[in-house]
Amino acid sequence: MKYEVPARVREGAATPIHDLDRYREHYANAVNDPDGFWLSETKSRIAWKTSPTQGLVGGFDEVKEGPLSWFGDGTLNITESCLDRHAKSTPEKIAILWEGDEPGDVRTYTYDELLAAVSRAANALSELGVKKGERVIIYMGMVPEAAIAMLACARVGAIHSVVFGGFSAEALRDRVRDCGAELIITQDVGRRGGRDIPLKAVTDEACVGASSVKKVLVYRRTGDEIPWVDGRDVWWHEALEQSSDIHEAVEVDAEHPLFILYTSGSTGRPKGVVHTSGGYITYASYTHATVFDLRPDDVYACMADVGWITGHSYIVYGPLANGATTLMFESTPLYPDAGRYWDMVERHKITIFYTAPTAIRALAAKGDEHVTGKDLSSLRVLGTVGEPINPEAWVWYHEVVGGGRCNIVDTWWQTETGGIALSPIAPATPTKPGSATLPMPGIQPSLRTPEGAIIRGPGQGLLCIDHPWPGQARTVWGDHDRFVSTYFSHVPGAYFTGDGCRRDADGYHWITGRVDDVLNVSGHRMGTAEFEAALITVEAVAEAAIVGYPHPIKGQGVYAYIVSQPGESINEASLQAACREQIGAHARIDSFQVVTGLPKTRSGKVMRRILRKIAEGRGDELGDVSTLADPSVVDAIKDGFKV
Ligand code: 7RM
Repeated sequence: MKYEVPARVREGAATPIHDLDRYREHYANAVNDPDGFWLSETKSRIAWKTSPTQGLVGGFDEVKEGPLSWFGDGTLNITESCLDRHAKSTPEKIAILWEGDEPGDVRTYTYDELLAAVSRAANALSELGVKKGERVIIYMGMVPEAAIAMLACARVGAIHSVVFGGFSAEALRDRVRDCGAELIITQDVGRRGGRDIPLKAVTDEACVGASSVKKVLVYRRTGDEIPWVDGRDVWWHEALEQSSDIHEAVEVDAEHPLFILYTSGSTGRPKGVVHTSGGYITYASYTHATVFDLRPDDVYACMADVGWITGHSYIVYGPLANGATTLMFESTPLYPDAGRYWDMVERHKITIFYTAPTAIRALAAKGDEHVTGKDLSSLRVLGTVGEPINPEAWVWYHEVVGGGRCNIVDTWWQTETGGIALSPIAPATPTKPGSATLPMPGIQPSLRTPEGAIIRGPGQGLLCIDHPWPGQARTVWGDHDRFVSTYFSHVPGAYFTGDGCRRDADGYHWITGRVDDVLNVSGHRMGTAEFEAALITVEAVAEAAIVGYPHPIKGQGVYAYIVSQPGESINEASLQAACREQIGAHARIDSFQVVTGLPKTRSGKVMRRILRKIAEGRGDELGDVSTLADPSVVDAIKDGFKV
């Protein structure tokens, strides 16, 4: 089933890619002359201090020797692209439109006001001793000050690392230590779905044993009483009040790191993915303008959290670089009821709306009546991101939310890609429910066999990307070898995404999910090894193995196989508490089973393939288990399976 682009999405397009012929033209240009293509994009989009003459230097074949670079001889400060020039040309335009936890609690920052606030914050950071290249952890909820903090770091050339406000003190401490942050920016208390999140208290706990931290800057959100460490803690409002609203942006090289974002992989230790300044901002700006076909009067709303890459690229950096009005939302789709999103669309006349499949499924399950009473006629483009979307949810989004008048952009990308890599382009690409369709110009995907051979035409395999693009991650913080071995050792000369993918006869891409030990639960990326490391800290647990299984709302659920210590019994609360304390509130086990042993090879490797099949309820399709050290454990696990 193919959906043509509705006329009102096609007409009046702002992107030059307004039909498929134009797409093919741009795509071919980017393949034939990547340097020319991206140099021209960056010069027209980004305010450089020294305009670059170089495009790509280095490549996937040489990534072992060191990070590749884009626009390497250019210098800039990305906040001048996001703020100063818009403050000059459209000072009164709303840059950040914030809606708080309580419906109708709205605050706005015009571009003029945002530049002033970021300048004050940048001066405050300098006053606190933050210098170019130093790391700053941002541990906040969805308040405008989180974006202001990110931009203020960028303004002084500091490297921010935003840690999602759901992470625990342990997880926060690990990240502080890994990057050696001297400053943490947090807030007193977060608000979400009518609940309090004790961000400052968790920060205090994380600082115990994180000796690099010298200062904690605290934004006052709720005014609740909080613990205070004299000499270390500083109020955000006091620091900003004392600072000038004029700040000269610090000039940095194109490849100067803009931020580190920790993301889960197949080991227990999250990786600090490093993004740089010039290439990242170019790619975020290009993809945001092109995929959504951003128009001057759009009200653009992305429901992600700034703690994830989607919040970085498509709430803060892409939209602000493009001079857009970007909505920041503090609450959840279900608070106070399942009509919250659509209530906001009606009140703010949102034209572009971007959310995750898990939210769409949860809302569809609550019934159409939460949607149909609202005036959603402002909507033109609907986006999804974070996980595969099932065709039923896609059709519900298209018909019930979009009224058949919008195009849906199913955007596939990763923390590592920096921006959207596979996606429809709103005015140009006919869509198929569940397909991320075609590669963005500059992205050269390939499907591979496990041996790395290229699969041509329709087929299914491992998704790789064969040529560098400006927005890609350059390295893993402090561990370039890990960057090389994680992404460039499976298929020599290509970036391995960790996803499986099918390509149909139209060249459309259908992501089949992760092929490694990474879970995607409600669009949150988590490693099975992180869960396992948390679970074995529980005294009664001898061994633990985690797999994902299909979940109707969350996409994937977390299934835990637990082997207890001899004579011990397992209680669920202790398992949940361990995950919550070591990872965070978003890390919950959906189902667990106590087993007598795990299926292992003779060399002691747990065979997850078998555990996955059983958790999926397909225990009778296991195939050959003869390589197991003890095949009888499999029958015992199958007998105990209860979902
Ligand atoms: C943006 C983000 C990345 C993983 C990725 C995929 C999955 C993301 C889609 C998707 C199917 C999509 N970054 N994923 N988008 N799967 N269709 N449109 O989510 O680093 O947190 O996760 O998410 O498996 O590898 S992430």
